[in-house]
Amino acid sequence: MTARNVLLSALVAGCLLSGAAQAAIVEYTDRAAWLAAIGGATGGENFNGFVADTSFDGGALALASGMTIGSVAPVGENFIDVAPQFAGGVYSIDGSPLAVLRTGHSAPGGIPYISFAPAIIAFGADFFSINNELESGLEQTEVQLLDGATLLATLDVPVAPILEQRFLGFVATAGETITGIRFLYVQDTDLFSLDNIEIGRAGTQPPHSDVPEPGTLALLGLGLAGIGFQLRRRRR
Ligand SMILES: [Ca+2]
Ligand SMILES: [Ca+2]
Ligand SMILES: [Ca+2]
Repeated sequence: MTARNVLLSALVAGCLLSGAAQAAIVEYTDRAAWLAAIGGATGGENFNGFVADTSFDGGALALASGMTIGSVAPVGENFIDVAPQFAGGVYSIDGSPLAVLRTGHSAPGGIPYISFAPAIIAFGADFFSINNELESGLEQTEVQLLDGATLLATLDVPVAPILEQRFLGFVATAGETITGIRFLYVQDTDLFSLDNIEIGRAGTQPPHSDVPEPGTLALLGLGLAGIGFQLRRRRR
């Protein structure tokens, strides 16, 4: 084997290895960076079309862009909150109508969720007071991403100081789709709000995707084989 052919073989082997890597979710804490990663949102919901408080506690409510917000089993909250706002406006994000969500521990528990039809590849929203009411620093809520009934990933949502607002967003690795997000009780109930949801659907290909698609791999393999063939021909 010539030095060039060894290098080419290493390149091909490296591509195959990365192709076998597990699919992953890339998380963002900055909306501008998240939007840049997906090349712009393809839909969203800001709840500003609601003119009265509307419950989805133990039920489901259709939103814009094929989204549904709901909660498994009632826990006393879980509603779209329009002014005058809940708890004296403590959970307000920008003063406009938003969603208030609460997890609960009694089986089956209050499990707030958002589902997507058709499926999405990216989601971002402003959250207030999620996973941040305990001074003990213990996690309250697990944010799970689902494809049908399959649990794809659990977002890393660090425990934050009390009453903190933050953007949480993610982009699925190429090939993955998300049909639901659910907020699961871990310990102690978690009350939080969210607003300014934006989503991305397939067709807006995430540019950071680090797992080559089978088609790309095949083309790359053909290209490398072609280079190798030309190198051999030149030596004759
Ligand atoms: Ca709003
Ligand atoms: Ca209200
Ligand atoms: Ca909270």
